[in-house]
Amino acid sequence: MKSKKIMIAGYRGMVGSAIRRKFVSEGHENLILSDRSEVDLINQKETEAFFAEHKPDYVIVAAAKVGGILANNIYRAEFIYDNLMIEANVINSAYKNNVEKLLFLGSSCIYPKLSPQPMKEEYLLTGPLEYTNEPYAIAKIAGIKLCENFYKQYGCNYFSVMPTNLFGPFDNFDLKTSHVLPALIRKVHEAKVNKQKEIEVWGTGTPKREFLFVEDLADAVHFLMDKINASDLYDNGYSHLNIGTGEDLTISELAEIIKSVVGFEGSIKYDSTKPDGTPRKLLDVSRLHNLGWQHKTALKTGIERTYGWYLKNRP
Ligand code: GFB
Repeated sequence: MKSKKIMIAGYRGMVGSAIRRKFVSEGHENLILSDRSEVDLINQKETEAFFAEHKPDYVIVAAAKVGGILANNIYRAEFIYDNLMIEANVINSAYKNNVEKLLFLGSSCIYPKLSPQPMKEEYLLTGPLEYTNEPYAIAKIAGIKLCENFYKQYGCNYFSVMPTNLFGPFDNFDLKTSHVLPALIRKVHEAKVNKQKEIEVWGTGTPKREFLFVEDLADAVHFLMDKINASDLYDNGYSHLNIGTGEDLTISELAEIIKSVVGFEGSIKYDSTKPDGTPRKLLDVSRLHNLGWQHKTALKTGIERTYGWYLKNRP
């Protein structure tokens, strides 16, 4: 894989930047990095011109419009349109320019809202989706199906991975648009600094989530780009591969861990006017484990490292 020209689409985001650091640390020098200032992947002409000019051998699709439960629910049109356009443009441009291998990153919200737990790859499209993130999930399901059907019709070596909820350095800490983990780091930190007695947590605190440190995700992406091919998935009857830890906890339990990392002893007030979203979202990661990959970073360690990053880099 070292000799390959590898394009990381979306390399300035939390996920893309972790993937870039991982590939650089493994000695990859031939990286093609794209973000919005180099190429607007929502624009078909620009995307095609970028591929024709740079001719990548391998492509990792980490470019996406992402956000937490509220952002998904408010910017519904943008979440479906931007993501559909990015995927369709990148995957079709990869095909036209003979890209040898492509990995598409999705999300665990592709599974039905009330899916049996833990969620196996084959549970995709077996029930209705969670309303708050349906537009994003539909776009990500389309990405899975693009890869799968470009393989089935043209033999393209393109496949998808579905990470669980991710967190880490370069996460979004904006309280309206972020995911829960960075939001709670910020809320708890600010409460400590301002000597507040309590923090506000959205919803009921009872939904369960699984969290993977983004540097572990980058390690998995490096491992899979090297070790697996589209045929390993599709010829065995599944359309994508889950990436997670196989462990989950409630939002209340997460808030307690963050309080102990930050050193805040105040109480929690639950805001039930905000949505809970899916009651539980735990991935079955046995296929990934069978391939020989497991996560390394314990949740608390990942939170400590993310809090350390936040302290140095917050605006
Ligand atoms: O992380 P989060 O926004 O996304 O919310 P989802 C997870 C849970 O944490 C929900 C609660 O039950 C929230 O109500 N929560 C509590 C908070 N306090 C907060 C807070 O201050 N901020 C936020 N954001 N949540 C997203 C999907 O779902 O997960 C996306 O909308 C994507 O499509 C992503 O799949 C990974 O896990 O509910």
